[in-house]
Amino acid sequence: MTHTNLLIANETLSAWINEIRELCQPSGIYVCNGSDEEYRELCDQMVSSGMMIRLNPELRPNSFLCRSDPTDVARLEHRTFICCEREEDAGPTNNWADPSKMRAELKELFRGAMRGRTLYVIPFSMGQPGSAYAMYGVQLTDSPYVVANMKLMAHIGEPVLPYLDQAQVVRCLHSVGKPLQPGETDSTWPCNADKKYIVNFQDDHSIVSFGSGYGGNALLGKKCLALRTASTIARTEGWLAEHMLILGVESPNGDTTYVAGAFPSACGKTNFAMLVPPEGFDGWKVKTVGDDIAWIRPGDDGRLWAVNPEIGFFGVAPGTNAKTNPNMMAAVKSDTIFTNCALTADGDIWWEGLTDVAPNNLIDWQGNPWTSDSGRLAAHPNARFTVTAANCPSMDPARDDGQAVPISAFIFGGRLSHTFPLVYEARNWEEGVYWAATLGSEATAAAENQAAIRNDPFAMLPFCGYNMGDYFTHWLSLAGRLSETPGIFRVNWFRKDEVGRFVWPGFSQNMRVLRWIVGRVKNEAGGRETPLGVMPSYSDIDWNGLPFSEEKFAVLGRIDGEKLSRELVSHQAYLSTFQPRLPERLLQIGDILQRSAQT
Ligand code: GTP
Ligand code: SPV
Ligand code: MN
Repeated sequence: MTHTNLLIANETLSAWINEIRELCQPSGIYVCNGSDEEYRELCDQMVSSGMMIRLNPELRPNSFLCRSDPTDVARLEHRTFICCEREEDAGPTNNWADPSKMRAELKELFRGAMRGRTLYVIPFSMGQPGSAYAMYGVQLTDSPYVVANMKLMAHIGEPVLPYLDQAQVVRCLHSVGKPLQPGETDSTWPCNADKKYIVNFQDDHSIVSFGSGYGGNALLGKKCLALRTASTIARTEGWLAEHMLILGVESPNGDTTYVAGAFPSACGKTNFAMLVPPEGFDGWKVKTVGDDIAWIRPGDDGRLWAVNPEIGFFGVAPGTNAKTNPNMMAAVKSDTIFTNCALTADGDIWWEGLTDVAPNNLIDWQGNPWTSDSGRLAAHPNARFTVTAANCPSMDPARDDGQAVPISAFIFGGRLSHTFPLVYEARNWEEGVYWAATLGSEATAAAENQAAIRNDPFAMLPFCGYNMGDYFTHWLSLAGRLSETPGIFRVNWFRKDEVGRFVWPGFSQNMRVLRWIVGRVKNEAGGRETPLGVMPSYSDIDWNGLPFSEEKFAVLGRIDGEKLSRELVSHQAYLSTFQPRLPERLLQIGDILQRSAQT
């Protein structure tokens, strides 16, 4: 690969890059220009070094498989730290660390950490460069895998350079933490087995990540910048940075209603964002704006306007197939990086749920021969694909030039087998904030070491950059700045019957719920009052094309008063853990709901 002569004009940035270069002692430095040619050369290099396997070009053109180290497969929340002066400004849900101590410790870890490797300089922009929404960063990394993934998911290189003179450029430093001794052969997924750190410094907004090469730990524009840093800045500037999908619902008469949805990691955002309406919904269309992150600002018109700061997807592979997510299957036909998927004998990928029956003779995600009676999974449950949004047929044209879309509803949902109904609408903004603050979900593979059921307020538990009590206050206060607040809905696709089967078919059938939600915000759909809020009656849902009995629908809507009452008691206990920063109003709402549950 030829070294570019691009110089970063910003003197503070070049001084920082030089300082890091001296500290980390890489064998070379390369400034990424972000071109397609550069991407190709980088992938070729990774194929030669064994870090990437080129898939069969006839089956999966220009696509690659990477296998991570088995200890480096997901976000590491217990190694993720927010560093600010006062612990109470980060807590109680984040891990706080003292900034000066953390800086000192990281400095020692980074000393010589890039020996034998190239230091890549990635100028990047989250959001359309030059737009009012954009945030700029420079990531320094010794991982070519990170560069390739950033290329697919963010604006990087030359198009970003003109903006780096702006006051705010977020400095992001990353190393896999595995220096090479002279003559040492590299492993195919270098990482540091003992020490891993993912750190946001909230004083200067810099980000440092050490020891892991995977997803949100290493692609620092994503969770670290676009959520942890951005949410912190958003609070002071009066906007929101959320772990949300954005989609538009186009009705047969051609008008589009946009909604944003927060579901915890691995709980269905990508699938919902790309939904294909089922049989019986002729003329309806879902247009994807984003699948993971939304930046939302109040506009001059008193409405909320949202953009997706990413330009690609880092999606969960298992469960994705032509039926559940045909748009994503189309997107990953070519030009995709697959990580921790299984490899077929003819050089294609496979994962659980891609087909009903596994092909013969796979190589599993760890590189070992696999057959369906091997008694273990072929793909890791958090296996992912990285693909640019331009590949996805359902993208909304509004997204191409970074235009914001107006949000009419917020949808919150977790993975909950019991208690919570398919859908309900909060009675007002404050109750909606309550239902979002008390969102919970069963554990998923997107992060390590989770409790069986965990509270995940607003699906932001691992991503809020500041005190969660202050975050609740920020959400409550937003209403006062809007001429009309969006509706707030809770959904649950995951309710199970006595034998553990999902009652709701989910995926494309979620369109029926989405249509009801859109109908509600347009004052066109009916519903009935329940202790939780407004729920659809059987006749309020469009059942065209799906035989689904009223009895089954009743199961999805059943609210057991006693269980609900206990649930509400546990919410109050959970909310109280945010004292003294908890807005009292949320406890009052809890009392109001408790009274309505008991009548
Ligand atoms: P992150 O990328 O981790 O933030 O996840 P996500 O919220 O985008 O989740 P995603 O859409 O990738 O879905 C995660 C898993 O849930 C996949 O295995 C899906 O197949 C499954 N899933 C998604 N939607 C549904 C649904 O409606 N019903 C059921 N039963 N499973 C679903
Ligand atoms: C999530 O865990 O919410 C993801 C994947 O979207 S990661 O990029 O690893 O954070
Ligand atoms: Mn996510």
